[in-house]
Amino acid sequence: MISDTQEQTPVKRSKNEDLKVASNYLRGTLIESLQDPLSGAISADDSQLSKFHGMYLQDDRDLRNERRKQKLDKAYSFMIRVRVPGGVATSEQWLQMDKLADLYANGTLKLTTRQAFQFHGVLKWNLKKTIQEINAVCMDTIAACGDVNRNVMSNPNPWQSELHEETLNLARAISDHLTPRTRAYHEIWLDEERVAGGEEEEEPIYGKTYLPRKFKTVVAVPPSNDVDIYAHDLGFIAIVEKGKIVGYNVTVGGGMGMTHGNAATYPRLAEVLGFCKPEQAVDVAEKVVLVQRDYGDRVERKHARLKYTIADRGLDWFRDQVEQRLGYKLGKPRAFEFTSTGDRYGWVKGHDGRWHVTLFIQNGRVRDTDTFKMKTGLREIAKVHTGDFRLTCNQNLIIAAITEEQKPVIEKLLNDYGLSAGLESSGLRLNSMACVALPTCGLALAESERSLPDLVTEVDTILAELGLEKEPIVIRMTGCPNGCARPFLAEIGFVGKGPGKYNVYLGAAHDGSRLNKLYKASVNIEDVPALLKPILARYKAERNANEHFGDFCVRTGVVTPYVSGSNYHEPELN
Ligand code: SRM
Ligand code: SF4
Repeated sequence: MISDTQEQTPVKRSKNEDLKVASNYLRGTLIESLQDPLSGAISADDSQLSKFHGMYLQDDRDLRNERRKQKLDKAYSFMIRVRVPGGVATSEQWLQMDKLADLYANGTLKLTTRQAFQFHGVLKWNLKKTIQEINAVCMDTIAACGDVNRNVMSNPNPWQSELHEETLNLARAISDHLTPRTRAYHEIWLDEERVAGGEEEEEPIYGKTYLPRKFKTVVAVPPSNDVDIYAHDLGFIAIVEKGKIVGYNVTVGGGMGMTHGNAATYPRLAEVLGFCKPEQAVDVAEKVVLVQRDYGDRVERKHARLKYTIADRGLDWFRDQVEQRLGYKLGKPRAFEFTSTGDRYGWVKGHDGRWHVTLFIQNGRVRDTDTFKMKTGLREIAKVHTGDFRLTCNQNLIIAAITEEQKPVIEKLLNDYGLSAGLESSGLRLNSMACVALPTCGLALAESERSLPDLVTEVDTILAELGLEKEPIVIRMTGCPNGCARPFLAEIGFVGKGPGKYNVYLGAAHDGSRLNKLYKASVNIEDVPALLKPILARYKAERNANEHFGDFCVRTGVVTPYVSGSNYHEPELN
């Protein structure tokens, strides 16, 4: 289905479109909802709008049944997402996140798959205080969620440290340029006075209806595809010649989310649109957004991402629209090569003599347990660290820009608190990612963050027997097919179908350039090791030199390679 432009479809638009128009630039009745003392929730409409302000109404799903039996309301609380363009935070900001997690949230911090911080379990009464304290350290939550351009990711790149500043600056510039201009956030959360004529304010890029759906932008620096560029609406691939960035290949139209059993929805890989010079990149980002604003589907939200606009109308049509708005042509794409999607762990010395260490944070959850004081350890590091903290695109963390003098101090803290131990994990675990899922995610059909670590332990036993324990196999799990841990780009992917049941996908490319395919549907989690064991044994026996597991699965016909679009859905195999 091809939607008409924004102006031509006033009648059939989805409910969210009317809501955006009526919201007066995202104000809605949020102030009233927050002041209502009778409920820990907010109204359904305000809950849609609150996403643009960076928060989601949730309830503790572990408690749902019990509370229902006791005729109690759901245990409501909020998830808050803090935008961190390029993933770079200062020690002061880290310390503030650490403090707020204890003060207002559930005592943990979540490092997300898109270089952001998340708090879970914030009560309505504490929302405003939390947002104000986030802003006190020059961070915010505007547009962390909602139908707008979200947190812009870029490669945290300690390995080519001389390029980091430039790509970080680009991520920040795109992020700033595409941040909504409404003052609603400042009025509601920061008590800013409403300026006279506020009704007349404008969103020069978005207009009153913002975008048809969420929009995600990333900046990649080959050979690392750590940002998973093919999973995003818009991407910039740095083209480096003689150690300098000479421009960017622009990618468009990627996305992961789909719905089980609905062939009109599917994950899609982004395609290369053309090449632009560094000084053109922000302009190109804006024009891509404008085309999606005008032509994205505003009738059917499940069909509203840029990937469907491009799949329906074609890449040439899209390029033409972008170029018309730019007033110049994009260049021919330049050659580039990605080799991997994951993070490179451990220590590396940067071009300026400062050190960076990439740590493994399982599923991005920063917490203390009785035996592992991870959160305390990172807090102690933040107290003395003069460089920065970099959130990776794979839920991990880099302590970056450590001076030569401070290196032994940081090293000692890492050892004292057991933070280096994770680096000794298996290749599978170091390449694992799970989305949040239960108990906070309202869309989860199955466990993810709480299940993947144990499953990895079981598969590791098989890999160790085969002598493959160091093999960097990318394994990812999500509790539903929305794809928050990008499972369709994993060499082994699990997607929740129902409690304890997962669709198992195999065969994505290690560099993130090929989607996987469904291998077996609705597998009980306890049957997974037995399902994988013979395939892993064949991999050990028959693999070519340096062949990655995903490539092996495709070459030997374990799965047929994915071709395109809606053929992602096959009749389920069992
Ligand atoms: Fe996501 C919705 C968590 C990255 C695709 N995602 C959600 C919500 C907000 C559930 C909801 O709508 O009620 C989840 C909150 C769970 C919780 O309790 O925290 C949620 N998504 C996450 C995070 C925290 C997963 C993680 O464990 O790290 C990631 C936060 C990223 C960030 O900092 O901004 C996260 N989500 C992603 C990604 C990965 C990416 O972008 O690289 C995807 C797939 C890429 C894509 O967008 O296509 C993703 N999330 C979705 C979708 C499906 C969108 C679609 O086009 O169909 C939904 C549902 C929706 O939008 O309706 C969703
Ligand atoms: Fe929730 Fe599904 Fe995203 Fe997991 S993939 S966090 S279950 S929406």
